[in-house]
Amino acid sequence: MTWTVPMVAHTLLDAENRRQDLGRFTDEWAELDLDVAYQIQDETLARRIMRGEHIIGVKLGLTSRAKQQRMGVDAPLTAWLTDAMALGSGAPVPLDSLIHPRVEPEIVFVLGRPLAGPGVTATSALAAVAAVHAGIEVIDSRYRDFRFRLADVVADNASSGRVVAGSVALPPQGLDLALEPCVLHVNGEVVHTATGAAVQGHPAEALALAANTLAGRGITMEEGWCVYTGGLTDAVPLAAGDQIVAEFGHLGSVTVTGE
Ligand code: OOG
Ligand code: MG
Repeated sequence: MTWTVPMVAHTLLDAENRRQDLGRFTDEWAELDLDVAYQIQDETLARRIMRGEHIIGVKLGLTSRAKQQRMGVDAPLTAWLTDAMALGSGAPVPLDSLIHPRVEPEIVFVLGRPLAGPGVTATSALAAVAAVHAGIEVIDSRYRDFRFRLADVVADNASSGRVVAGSVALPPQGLDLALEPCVLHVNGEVVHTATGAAVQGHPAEALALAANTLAGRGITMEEGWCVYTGGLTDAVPLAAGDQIVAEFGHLGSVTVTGE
């Protein structure tokens, strides 16, 4: 089968809407490289915008060793977040609109001014941050059993599902985000622990990476955008009745429940 950018974009969004998982496109389409994959990702964004969604920010994926090792992909990536993906803190996750959701704890930045590469460092990136939040991402790959190569997952908007930011908002000054601890609880049991250093050595390194790589596609991150810097730990499955809490040291905690 010969695929095109619009065909793959349509197929991915259709799979999302119908909650049907897919095989990997890289098995069928040899030309699907990283450039084409980001074109597909941008095409899915254009279609989301056409149906009334708007950009609220970006997410990084596969920024920690824990995530890279589990998913078998060894490079970070960026993807889009829209308002349709945002859940209120404490709101139940609508399992009947997702395929096979998994939950991961993340550190979230909200930008106080635009941020554009190239040449952004962790220090200059952090200077653009207005607030830091605890966060949870509910990922949901459109690929069967989360089996994908880098180009597949980039095309699939990095398994985007839902995002939740905690209500505590702290200025970055005075926080040591490399040392910020995170404990992930599932139904009262601790399942994973990490510190902010799990993500690229420091979450601000991930923010700089996003600014610099997006600049390669002519994209500036805007004031007010949120940036999810990537799962600090491996993700855990979310089933009906589950309560998952990401508890941080200074950033408070975020809870999601499967419903
Ligand atoms: C890809 C998305 C990864 C993260 O934070 O690392 C991601 C996946 O694991 O399905 O969102
Ligand atoms: Mg994530």
